[in-house]
Amino acid sequence: MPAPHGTSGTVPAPPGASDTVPARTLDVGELVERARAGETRAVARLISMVEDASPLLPEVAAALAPHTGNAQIIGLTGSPGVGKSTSTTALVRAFRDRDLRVGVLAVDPSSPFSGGALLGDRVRMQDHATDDGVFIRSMASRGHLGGLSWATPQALRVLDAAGCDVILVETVGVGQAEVDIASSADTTVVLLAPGMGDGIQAAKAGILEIADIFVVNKADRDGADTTVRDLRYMLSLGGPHTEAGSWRPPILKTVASKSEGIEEVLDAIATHREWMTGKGELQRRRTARASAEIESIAVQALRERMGDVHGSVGLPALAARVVAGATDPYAAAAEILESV
Ligand SMILES: Nc1nc2c(ncn2[C@@H]2O[C@H](COP(=O)(O)OP(=O)(O)OP(=O)(O)O)[C@@H](O)[C@H]2O)c(=O)[nH]1
Ligand SMILES: [Mg+2]
Repeated sequence: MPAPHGTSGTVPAPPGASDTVPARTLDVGELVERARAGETRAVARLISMVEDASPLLPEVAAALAPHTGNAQIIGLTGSPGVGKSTSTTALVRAFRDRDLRVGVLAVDPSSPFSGGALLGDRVRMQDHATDDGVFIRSMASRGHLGGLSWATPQALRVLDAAGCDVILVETVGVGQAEVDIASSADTTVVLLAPGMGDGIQAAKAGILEIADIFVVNKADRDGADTTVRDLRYMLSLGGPHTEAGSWRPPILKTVASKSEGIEEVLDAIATHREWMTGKGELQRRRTARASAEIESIAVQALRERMGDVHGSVGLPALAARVVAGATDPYAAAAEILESV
């Protein structure tokens, strides 16, 4: 999971980074201030910078940092068509009824198109479009090297700093990339629907392990109870949830299209949050996430410097000495590391 940028402004832009941003004409501090004041366009601009892997990201991150840590992050994931967007819309409504500011980040790790695949979702969420207590944004990978798992936490910090109380992250699919993105949430909700066979798919992708709450949506369809039973059985087979003192993910049923069962989902989210806070788990999760992020940025920076070494110190010469038996690969690697 390489990060797209280094640790300082002097690191060259990564491959695939946008060079359309006029680097020094943009006042990052001012942009962040405008985002904090709730200016939608500034928020959108900052998220675009994340999506485009702007070389200004280290500066953006520094300006955002003091204003983050307040938002509750809720991940929603599940197979295509299971009802994630419909559920998100219903959840947004429920949070708005409680006067909370809500951010929605729809992430499609498989789409190289700029939000194109999610356009339908945007249209469907239009009932929130005129509400300035809601910020909705979709993000696509645009062919980045590291995919979107690195970009998601950065985009979340933008929404967090912009004053969102709750951020919903909707991820399409049940693959490894989705698992990575879903684990950038405080609470992860995994959606299933009757008769889609996604229980097995979910088990394969390790999505059962990351679920804090299961929701069987489309409970108005035949087979919802069978899906609940199958899921309960699968969970009984083992995994982190069966260990003593661990959180047991509840299995809820909803009809998202009619907002049925949504209050229960909100209650379960609140209960999970209380449990996490009581156990120190929220802090532990956030720290683990930050560690992974720091590591990926550091490794990427190191890799870039190794790239410099590659050109300047003469890797071919070292390689030739290894081939000739004059030195060995370990000693050669140590020589390179010393100069980094
Ligand atoms: N019968 C029934 N249909 C539903 C329910 N919830 C959503 N749908 C329908 O299922 C379809 C897919 O819903 P979406 O919310 O777009 O699903 P999604 O998971 O966001 O889909 P992708 O973003 O494409 O992965 C739509 O036609 C919804 O109207 C439900 O509870 N019952
Ligand atoms: Mg959707």
